Amino acid sequence: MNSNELLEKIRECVEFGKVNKDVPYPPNMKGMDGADELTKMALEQGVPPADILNEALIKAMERVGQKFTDKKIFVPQMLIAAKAMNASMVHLKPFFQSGQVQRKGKFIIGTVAGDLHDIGKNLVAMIVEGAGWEVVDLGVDVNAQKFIQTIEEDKKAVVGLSALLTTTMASMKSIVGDIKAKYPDVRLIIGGAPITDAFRQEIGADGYAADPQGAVAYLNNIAV
Ligand code: B1M
Repeated sequence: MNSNELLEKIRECVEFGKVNKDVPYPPNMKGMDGADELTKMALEQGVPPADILNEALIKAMERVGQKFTDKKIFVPQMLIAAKAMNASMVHLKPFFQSGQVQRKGKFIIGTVAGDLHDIGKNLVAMIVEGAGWEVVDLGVDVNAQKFIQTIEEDKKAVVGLSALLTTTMASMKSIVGDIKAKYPDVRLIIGGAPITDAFRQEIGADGYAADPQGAVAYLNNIAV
């Protein structure tokens, strides 16, 4: 396979969730190499890691995010696509760490204090990572102090807050207030089932996204 064919195959594996040769999913790709083997092969053949990221992974995750927004696929397909992306990322991580591949920026994300829901937050983190951002995932039940400590390490980072409970919307409001009081220039994007753009305006956050693709669109707009 030449470089373009390999990139196309990796893209296909990530889009349709083919993690490696051993997994039987998706049925029409059973027994075939997956994102794991093909990424390794591509690197061995000298395909630049940045091309694998930009031409295969980011394109695949854009399609996945769009299909999810259009309700053509659902949470399980998105999770399996993210798993395939992670199988590829394992091989690319050393190149990111060495600085050979530039990321678009850093995105710090967490579910706000008092809230333990993390499925949506994890999806946002995965799709944003797939879109070429370095993601620092602080997990669930994250208070203002933890967000602020992490921002201190990179003041240009964009911060994402997720909340699933109407009760923790109050927590989101106070965290946004605390972060903005300390770092007025840090950009904050919020999301989660009960969150709306009207609520964003009310609490003074910078962006609101209804889904992971919306978060990527917001972030990519900043990166331009
Ligand atoms: Co909970 N829970 N839960 N729960 N839970 C809800 C949210 C609830 C709506 C169920 C109901 O009553 N119908 C309800 C909230 C009601 C309300 O506040 N109005 C509820 C409740 C009440 C509770 C408990 C209080 C129950 C109890 O103990 N009495 C408790 C609270 C615990 C706590 O957090 N302190 C609780 C606990 C749990 C479990 C632990 C059992 C489990 C969470 C497991 C986990 O996350 N690891 C759970 C679950 C699974 C749910 C439901 C069923 C599913 C949530 C989910 O994962 N959705 C939920 C009911 C429902 O939604 N049907 C419910 C799928 C996920 C992909 O969607 O998270 O919305 P979502 O994320 C979306 C978007 O919102 C967006 O992108 C994602 C993908 O499109 N998005 C962002 C999310 N974050 C974003 C950030 C962004 C941008 C977009 O930028 C930064």
